[in-house]
Amino acid sequence: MSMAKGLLPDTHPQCAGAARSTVLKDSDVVMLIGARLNWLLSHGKGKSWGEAPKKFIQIDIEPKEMDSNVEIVAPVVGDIGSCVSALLAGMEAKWPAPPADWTAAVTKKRDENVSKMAPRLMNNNSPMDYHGALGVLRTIVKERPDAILVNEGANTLDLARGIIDMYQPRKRIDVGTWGIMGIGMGYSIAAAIETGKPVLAIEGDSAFGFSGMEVETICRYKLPVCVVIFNNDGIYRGTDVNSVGSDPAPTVFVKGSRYDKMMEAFGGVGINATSPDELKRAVNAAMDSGKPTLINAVLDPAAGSESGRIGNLNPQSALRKK
Ligand SMILES: Cc1ncc(C[n+]2csc(CCOP(=O)(O)OP(=O)(O)O)c2C)c(N)n1
Ligand SMILES: [Mg+2]
Repeated sequence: MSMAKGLLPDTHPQCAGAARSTVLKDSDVVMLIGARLNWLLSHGKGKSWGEAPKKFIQIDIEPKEMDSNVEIVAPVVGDIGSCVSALLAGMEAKWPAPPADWTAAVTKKRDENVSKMAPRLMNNNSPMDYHGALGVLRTIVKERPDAILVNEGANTLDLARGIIDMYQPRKRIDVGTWGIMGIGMGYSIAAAIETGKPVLAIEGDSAFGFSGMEVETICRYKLPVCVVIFNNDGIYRGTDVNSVGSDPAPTVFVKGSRYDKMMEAFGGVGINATSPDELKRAVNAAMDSGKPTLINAVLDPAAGSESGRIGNLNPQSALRKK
């Protein structure tokens, strides 16, 4: 799950993050640790869990979580540390290795997915698309595995979560289970103060707007926070048009906004980056200097899509359907 990324490095041979859909679909036994069968895991049923019958084992501190959506064949109620220690003690050294054909199938899928993605992450398009911008940030995080990564937005969150590998535990903090926009600046400030490490905050422009004024706090305390705003002129996309009037669509913002000027207003470093190369230079400089920095990353307004393509859930007019 999102904030657990790095507990097992994404590059570890046994990490199946990049083959997520395959393992959800084809697994026969699933053990949930620190994860609940809520909407983030499609409530444990439906297409993403495939046809293969599953047995769920769940470790959770809250007994009411057991069987809340599907049957949990082995509920283990308690805190993760003591439950996992007890299970390990019970397994001793006698536990057989998983079947090699299964682990090989997972590895194959993972490698295929990673190599399919690779060329997209190397594009140097200007204006940027999500993959070009995230390809750069992915390398920067790889080179600084102990930096804190903060992440919020829609496309900006979903794509960054998938693309940016994590290497150490507790380095990634994001919107969490309820997807709450507005947490990024507060998290960044707290993380910088608590850890003393540089913080990279990857923010959708809408997400940033919820508490963007905190850039003043970042400057006041001279915190080592580099905010990168994925500025696509709006929520999901900046190209939407209002279907009922002449006002702008509710999902679009002022075109070509310069969020970097906000940072300059408080004495921080503001940079307008229009290509992956510019973005790379600016973020590297910020992470090395530790100076409060905000980079306005100019993204193609047409690059994103509606989050989860949820438009099909909108209420339909019964009259129109006839
Ligand atoms: C407090 C709160 N209000 C509203 C939402 C609904 N919401 C989900 S994502 C999002 C913003 C997405 O736009 P942006 O951050 O610009 O990301 P993009 O997809 O454009 O990269 C909003 C408003 C939410 N999740 N939380
Ligand atoms: Mg946006």
